[in-house]
Amino acid sequence: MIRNLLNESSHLLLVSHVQPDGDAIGSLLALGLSLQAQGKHVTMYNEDGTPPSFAFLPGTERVTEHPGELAQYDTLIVLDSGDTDRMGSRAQELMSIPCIINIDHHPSNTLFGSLNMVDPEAASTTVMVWRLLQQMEWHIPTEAAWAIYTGIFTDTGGFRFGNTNTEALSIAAAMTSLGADPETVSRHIMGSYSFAYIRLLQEALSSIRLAADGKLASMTLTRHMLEKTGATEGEASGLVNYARYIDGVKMAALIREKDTHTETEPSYKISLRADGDMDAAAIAVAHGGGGHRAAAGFSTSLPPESILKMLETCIQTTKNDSQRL
Ligand SMILES: [Mn+2]
Repeated sequence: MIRNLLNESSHLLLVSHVQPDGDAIGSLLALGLSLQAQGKHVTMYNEDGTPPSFAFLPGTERVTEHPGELAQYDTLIVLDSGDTDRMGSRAQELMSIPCIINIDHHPSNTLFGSLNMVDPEAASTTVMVWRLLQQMEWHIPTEAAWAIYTGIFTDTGGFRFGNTNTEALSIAAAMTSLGADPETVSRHIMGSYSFAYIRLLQEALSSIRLAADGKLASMTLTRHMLEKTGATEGEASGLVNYARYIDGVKMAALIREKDTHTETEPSYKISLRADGDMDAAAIAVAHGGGGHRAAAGFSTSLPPESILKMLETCIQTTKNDSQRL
């Protein structure tokens, strides 16, 4: 099915989610460059473009923030996006492209494609792209190997999170033999921060509060902190991990105040990180968001105190459940 679709398509638009992470940029490049190597007419589109920390990846100069005339495309491939709104402001128009292939690993994926390749067991979307390239029996260009490796590296938190499995590690190893360099990737992604980011981190760390007997850590990010430090929204996205690093914390929440000048209601974006028994995706989905078991998010107009109360209750309920076992 997918073989035929890809073989028959000639003009493809590839898109990944807004505020892209390494897997969003990685899957876009990995599949886009491989399709180009097969002689296809490919546009690699991301509404927010390539964040500076991923600009070292070969091929990012071909990622565009503008898809051009949509009527030229016969196929849309949506990557690393649990729902259509993740494509950004032009999502609805994009859905008018005749054939839509949905490639993703979010358990909350809404299966919006004409063809859905969704596997929550995959460590990253680039793992799924790698599987697809194997299935197509296509050669993997060196530039694509860098991108596949980077998607695995970022989505597994540098091979540390619970999704770090045999498949992810073997593919990462195979990508290094194709030319991806682990040291270069980690240096650009984990060892290269702007001073503005470090100042924002300082502010965010001071905002950490513990609740629920030390099982819940919350971090607050105000508009004022962003303006004061000059850090960008993109730089703020991984901050919540620091709250999760605290000993004994089962759930970490970053409460980010939205920009009321450019964003409409709801007024807060909540990023969750869960450990062990907790399911961040279940909480996020119940509030209209999505994500993975260990990392998820949603937007809300509820005041921060109510959000924290709700999270405390979730932690309490989970504890009671495990006591019953
Ligand atoms: Mn991903």
